[in-house]
Amino acid sequence: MSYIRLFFMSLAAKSILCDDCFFYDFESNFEYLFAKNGSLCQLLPSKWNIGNYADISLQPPHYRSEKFIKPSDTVSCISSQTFAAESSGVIEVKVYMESSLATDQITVLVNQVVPGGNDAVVATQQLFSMNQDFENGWHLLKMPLGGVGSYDAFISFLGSSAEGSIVLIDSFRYLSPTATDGQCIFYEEDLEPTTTEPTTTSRPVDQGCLTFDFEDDFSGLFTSNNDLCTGFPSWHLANYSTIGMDSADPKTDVFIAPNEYSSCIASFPFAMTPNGVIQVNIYIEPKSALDHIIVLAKKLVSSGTDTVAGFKIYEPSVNSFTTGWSVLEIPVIDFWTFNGYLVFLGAASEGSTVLVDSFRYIPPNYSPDNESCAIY
Ligand SMILES: [Ca+2]
Ligand SMILES: [Ca+2]
Repeated sequence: MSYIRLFFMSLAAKSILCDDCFFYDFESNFEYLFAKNGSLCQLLPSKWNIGNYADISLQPPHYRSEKFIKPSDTVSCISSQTFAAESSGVIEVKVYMESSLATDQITVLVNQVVPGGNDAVVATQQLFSMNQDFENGWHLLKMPLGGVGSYDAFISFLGSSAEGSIVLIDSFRYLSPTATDGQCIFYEEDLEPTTTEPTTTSRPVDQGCLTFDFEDDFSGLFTSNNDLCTGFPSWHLANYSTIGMDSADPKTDVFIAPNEYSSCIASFPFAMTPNGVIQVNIYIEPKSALDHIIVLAKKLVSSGTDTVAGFKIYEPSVNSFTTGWSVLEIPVIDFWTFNGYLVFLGAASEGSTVLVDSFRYIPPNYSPDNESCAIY
């Protein structure tokens, strides 16, 4: 791949990042997206947990919604991963409360991450069953965000539910100041079977796949100067011919390989979208149980530590392990499109073969058979 192509890809990445909104429904990846243990929730050990409408006597707000989160009977706290937000954007949270005791409550806090300082609350909303005008049923908690300009934000939910009460959060969405109410609606209806293309999208029509084969530009596009890689040796480039092995494809001569001790390297940044998939073509012929490859998809967080948006560990002890060629598949998990990069960790004991030949990123709802997805 040439620098020219990368240049255009990074331009494309910028426009993709102009998405206006996201919607999160708690139907999947909850543990991943709410793993943040911020200062607020550290003080409150009780967490929210996933619940199923099938287990309670309540109709979900939409047939596509099967799950929600619920607090315990002591004040429970949970915080999300960070997401890009903007002053004057809006958060809307769909909640349900059927109260049997005046202590039932939900508090939503949106926090701005302040680098090197204390996180600042930029929006808050509360639903207390003890309030005089409280009514049982569905509520949409709507809150405009304060702060200035763009920043990294995260959302925290505090709540408690007495035995016999129903207190739950079904879903929430974030709308940027330029988003309209019709975008990122709470649950998309199924498309008509005759419709092949969604009629509205805020994304460029064809963002295509990103492919990388290590044939050129490796030293310029990969770095071991990365938080995670500090203290580790780097991976190195090598040729199939020098190890007497058939290459993955006639068009490729090179791959990267780790050293005997855990090696680390990070890729150039590129835009990733939730439900996109990273596929890494690897080869392992182990001589030791310590041989391994770990691939992490990391999200760039300008205001703090980069977070993990997906990962795969591959070593002889994993169930799916097979000697030889494998494709490691890493689904991207986050609230919305972000700039991220890949980190490769690996080790190859003496006499074993451990290598990464190439990788590609396939955007969501994009066919890997598309021409732009072919690595060779
Ligand atoms: Ca839901
Ligand atoms: Ca290659």
